[in-house]
Amino acid sequence: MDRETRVFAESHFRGLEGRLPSRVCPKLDRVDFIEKPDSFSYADFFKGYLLPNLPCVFSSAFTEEWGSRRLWVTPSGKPNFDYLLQNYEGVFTLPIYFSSDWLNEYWDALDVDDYRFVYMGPTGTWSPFHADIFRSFSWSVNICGRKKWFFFPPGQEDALRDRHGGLPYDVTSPSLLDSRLHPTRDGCGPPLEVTQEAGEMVFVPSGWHHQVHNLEDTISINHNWVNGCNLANMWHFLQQELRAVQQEVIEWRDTMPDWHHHCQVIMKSCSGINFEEFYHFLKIIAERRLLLLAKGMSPGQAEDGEDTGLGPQQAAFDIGRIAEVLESVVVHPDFQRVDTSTFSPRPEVLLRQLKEAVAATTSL
Ligand SMILES: O=C(O)CCC(=O)C(=O)O
Repeated sequence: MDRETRVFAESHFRGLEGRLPSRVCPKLDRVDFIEKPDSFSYADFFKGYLLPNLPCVFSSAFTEEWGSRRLWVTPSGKPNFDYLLQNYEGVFTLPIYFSSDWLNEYWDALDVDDYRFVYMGPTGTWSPFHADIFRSFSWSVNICGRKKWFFFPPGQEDALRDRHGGLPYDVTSPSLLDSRLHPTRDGCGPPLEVTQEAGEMVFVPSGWHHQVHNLEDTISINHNWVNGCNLANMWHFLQQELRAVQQEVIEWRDTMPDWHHHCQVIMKSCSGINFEEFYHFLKIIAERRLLLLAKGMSPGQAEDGEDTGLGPQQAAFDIGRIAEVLESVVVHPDFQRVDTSTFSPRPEVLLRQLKEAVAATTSL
């Protein structure tokens, strides 16, 4: 990241004045298609799509060199199952645009999990209407096959709810036209539609509900990811998740002594993360960025990582975003109920370190 992009990003977040990044979205009538890798920089993507949280599609030229596009596909463009049964390797190169990926950085540091997927879907199958876990971003490349995407900007999904408040499973179902079942349906505009061809790469912004149909036998490589641009959305999502758990088990609140702790346990088993782990996630990323700045290194050069080349400006931006979200975490009543006595550093100490770093990096 260059300095100008960082200044631009910081002023973008100041302009939001605490509003959720995913809820500030201009009206779109089409999804941009990015044709040429040579003339499209990380800063172009960051300022044009990541920060304003808008979808886009990258042409197949961006993935031309990927081994999977040759090895996983037969000459007629079908999945090469004979090859895949023998070999199953990660033959792709992470595009620079998606390299600020804290979710996978965190899980890689713990060495227990990740949010990288390969989907295989025969013609006619589809993924139901949903927004991605944690309000993460996702990217998706068709190694072979074609998909049709239906996108709804954040908030539009509310108009699609049925009279019980439930979200539809299938937004193409004729039952959505029944105003007795979906009384607010008219308040939702048409979806943005994208047909993704083999080799093309779709960027799914944070909190955008979508439904995806396999028009042909398709293999795709997908990642979910979170970074400074959608961290506040993730924190908002986790607060909603906790409230939903609390609502489910409210009848035991007054009789169960450690009810709040149990809510966190349930939340972790349902969502994969609770408030304690969210703090741990922030801490791991924050400490890596503080270390990098202290050493004057770029994020990607940290001990074990590949060089993402995003540099100290990105690290400074990341620290600012973590500080802002952590400030909200430490005052949350349910976080204050978490036993942080064994946390190292204590959340308030980490917040102070981050604020000091933010002040020190203003002139970077
Ligand atoms: O390709 C699919 O079927 C689902 C992909 C998806 O939902 C995503 O990448 O966010």
